[in-house]
Amino acid sequence: MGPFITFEGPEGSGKTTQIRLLEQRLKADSVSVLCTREPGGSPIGEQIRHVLHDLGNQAMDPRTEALLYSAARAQHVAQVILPALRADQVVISDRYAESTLAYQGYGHGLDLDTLQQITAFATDGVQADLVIYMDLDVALGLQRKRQDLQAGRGEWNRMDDQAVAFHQRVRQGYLDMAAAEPARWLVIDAAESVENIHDRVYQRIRALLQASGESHRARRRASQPSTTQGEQEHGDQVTCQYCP
Ligand code: ATM
Repeated sequence: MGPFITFEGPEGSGKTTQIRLLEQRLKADSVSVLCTREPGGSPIGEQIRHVLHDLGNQAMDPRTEALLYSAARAQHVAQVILPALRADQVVISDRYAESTLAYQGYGHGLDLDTLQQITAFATDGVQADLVIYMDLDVALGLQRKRQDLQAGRGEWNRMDDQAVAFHQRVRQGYLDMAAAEPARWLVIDAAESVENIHDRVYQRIRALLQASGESHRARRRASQPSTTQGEQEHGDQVTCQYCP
């Protein structure tokens, strides 16, 4: 299974730029990469995205919201993420399950344990190996998003329309989740330069790929007991995309 990496963070934190840079760099290293996003990522998920972000849907209850994001995710996992991971691709998603915990849980105040159960059902237990959180002051993020819109980039959606206090709870939620699982999260100060952030992210991914390659080789050795060590190593060099 390829490692699964997700990017989280507010609007204007530079997630999209970092994902694009990472994709280019990994492809230059001959790593097979699939980039995707939530909500959406599949034809059915993109239809659900439209309902979720429609500024006309102001009456949407937070529970409806949580279930729709989770429904889109279930389709995304089944149709896009799992097949790519099984094909040993590195999957990079712009947002995933932690968005539901942050926005619907910490933001709207829905019960976190219930959301975790819904998420486990929707994803069939598929978790990100690494969550990269681009941390940014809320007011600065919203200001950057407005500037992008004036420059004709991005969309202003129903979630952006939430009060500043909502976005502050979301930010604190992300920081709490990161502090609770430091080995699975990388917190980045999104105010740093694009180049510095990219270097930090890339170094961390290389370490993850190396670890994945080692466990991949161990699994191959276990499943090919009759082959000699040298032949396995040679075979891995030919077929394993994670080999350094
Ligand atoms: P972007 O595609 O622009 O990142 O917008 C996605 C929005 O959906 C984002 N809102 N803001 N502001 C976060 C929100 N969202 C959730 O509230 N829950 C989720 O589970 C997901 C995947 C996204």
